[in-house]
Amino acid sequence: MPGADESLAQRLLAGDRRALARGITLVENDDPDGWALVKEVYPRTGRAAILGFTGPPGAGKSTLLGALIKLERSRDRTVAVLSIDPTSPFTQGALLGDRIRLSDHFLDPGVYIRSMASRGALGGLSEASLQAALLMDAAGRDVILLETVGVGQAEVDIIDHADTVALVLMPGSGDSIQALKAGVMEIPDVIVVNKADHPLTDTMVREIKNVLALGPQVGWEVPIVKTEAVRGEGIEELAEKLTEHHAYVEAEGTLSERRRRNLMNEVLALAAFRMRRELEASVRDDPATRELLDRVVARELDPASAATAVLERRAEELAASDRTEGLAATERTEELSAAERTEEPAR
Ligand SMILES: Nc1nc2c(ncn2[C@@H]2O[C@H](COP(=O)(O)OP(=O)(O)O)[C@@H](O)[C@H]2O)c(=O)[nH]1
Ligand SMILES: [Mg+2]
Repeated sequence: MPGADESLAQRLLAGDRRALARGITLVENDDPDGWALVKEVYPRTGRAAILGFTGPPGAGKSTLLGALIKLERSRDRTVAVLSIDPTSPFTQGALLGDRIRLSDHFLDPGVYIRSMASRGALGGLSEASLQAALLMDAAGRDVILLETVGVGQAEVDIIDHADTVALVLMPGSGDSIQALKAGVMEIPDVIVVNKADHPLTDTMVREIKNVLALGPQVGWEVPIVKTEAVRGEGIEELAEKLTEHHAYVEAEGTLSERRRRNLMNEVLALAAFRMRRELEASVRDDPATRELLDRVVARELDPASAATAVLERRAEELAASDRTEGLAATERTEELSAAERTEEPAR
């Protein structure tokens, strides 16, 4: 296995698109080889500009990405797209509703498009997509474009891994304006009003300006860019604003801060996921824990006290298994750190 993985990693680092595709499939399938691959190439990540696009379905994110790909390619930059939109037309192979232009992109080795819709065990879609984005980064793509649907979820969102976040709206996206106003949705770095051919475009822009005026206007001033993605209108201005923002966070030193915060969230999300899996197993396998639950059902014990008891039992179990190992403990620690270097996350 190490031999095969090594060559996959090497091919990926050399920018081989098929190796990238294979790697992402491994990660998507929660295959230990995928995690080993990410681990191996991780030191070579952090070079790509990661741009996230979020917004309601139908706003034109995919179309916009198609137009941006074209622009980036005309500037000789390599692109990877990760679309985390279950309804994405990328899967249907109908980007831009223009199959010819799409197949151009597919034949262009400088473009790699991948969509992710659902996945199995590990942590959830956002974790798998981050690993995929890391592989794209390691494969030397200059720009990684992320597409996700929707408004900020509580859990780690893949959009959190973008250096620059653009919110894509279209005239009439009243819900999104409300979400921004109510603080449900984080203020993005750039706001795009797509479908600028729509008569209500300027009304929409005004409404957004009003919402932005409510917030603290310090530092970066969120630009509102009007685009008509189907015709490629406003794309250059959008690219310019995205670049400006990237330069701004880089100059302010906030880029590394942002990345640090995002990676921290990722580490916590993975650790929390594993811990939850362990706890679930202990609830399933430990009669005493099941009894605790019975007492909650019988209204003898409240849920919070039961949670405390579950955690205490888990801590006791861990301490007991350490004691059993007794004098071997030191060796075990050494083994653990050795294992840590080669560990593949369990399913
Ligand atoms: N009129 C108009 N339609 C657009 C524009 N951009 C995208 N669309 C259309 O809006 C629909 C949804 O676009 P899509 O890119 O799939 O949106 P997504 O769900 O945000 O990815 C498609 O039928 C597009 O052709 C635009 O600028 N003007
Ligand atoms: Mg889409």
